[in-house]
Amino acid sequence: MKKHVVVYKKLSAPLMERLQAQAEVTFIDDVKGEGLARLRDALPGAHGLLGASLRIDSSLLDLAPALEVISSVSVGIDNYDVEELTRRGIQLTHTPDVLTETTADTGFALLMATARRVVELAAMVRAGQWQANIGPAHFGTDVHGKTLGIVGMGRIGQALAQRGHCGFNMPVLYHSHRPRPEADERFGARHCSLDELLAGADFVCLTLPLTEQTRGLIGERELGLMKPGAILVNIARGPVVDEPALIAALEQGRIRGAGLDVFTQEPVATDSPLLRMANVVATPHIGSATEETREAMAACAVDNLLAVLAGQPPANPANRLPS
Ligand code: 8YV
Repeated sequence: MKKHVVVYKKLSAPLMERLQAQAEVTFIDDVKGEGLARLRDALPGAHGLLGASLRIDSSLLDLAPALEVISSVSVGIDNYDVEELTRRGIQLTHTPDVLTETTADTGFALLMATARRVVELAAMVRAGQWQANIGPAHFGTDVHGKTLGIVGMGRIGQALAQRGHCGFNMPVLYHSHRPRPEADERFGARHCSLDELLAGADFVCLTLPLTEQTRGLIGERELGLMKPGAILVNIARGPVVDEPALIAALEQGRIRGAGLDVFTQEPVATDSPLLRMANVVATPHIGSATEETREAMAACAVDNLLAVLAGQPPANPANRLPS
């Protein structure tokens, strides 16, 4: 008897066929909209869920008494009440590693684009306003040789450190819950306090997960410790930053700029002051969003899901069920 799986993130045809060969699949699109009602209707018979970007809490879990596994197409697991899933004996899996390099590429792209004012100046050219040689009013700031500060030195943070140190000769400071000797050695990195990092870095890059401990970590006090010419890059989660405090710091020129791929509310409100500032580069949560990486993530999520439904340990567990 095939298990029943509810998929709420579009899969490529080969992956959907692979899943359908081993499970009864219900695909539901647009769970942020009218699809949520259809998802709720499908939960009572579901043994597995596969998707991303949907908050799954007890109100949904109560509708799914047969649920065995949630396979998230993401490395971040802040959309899930992990303790509640564990209490209910539901395995959560995620997709680390396959997205590390792509997400670090996104972080460095945002760092470069913000430092060199690429988006602002490209828009000037497109608008036909390039009328003379570029002068001081349009200068950016150098990246090579500047100090790279990384908050959260996991896989993505270390990949970012590699780009900065090996590619741009940047000294690397990092703040993490523990020192990473391998990063110290490979990237000439130095573990330090958050305050020391904020005061010393020219680029402050956030790569840490969103937890109750990291929510609001970068607030008015922390932004006030940053150098006036420093740039904040956020490829972690929007709520790690106190967004009103960031807006104030940017409006008052207390930091040079910000490269933001994540926001407290996503999609970001169209009337957000962040979208009116030339020194802010805002992208729509594209951290892992390449054809190759999103397909690799979805394949990893399908593998994780099928392993658990077959009674096997998944390659990427995100919680540990009592044995
Ligand atoms: C996307 C991410 O949210 O993996 C994560 O945690 O933030 C991004 O990769 C996710 O991939 C959505 O499918």
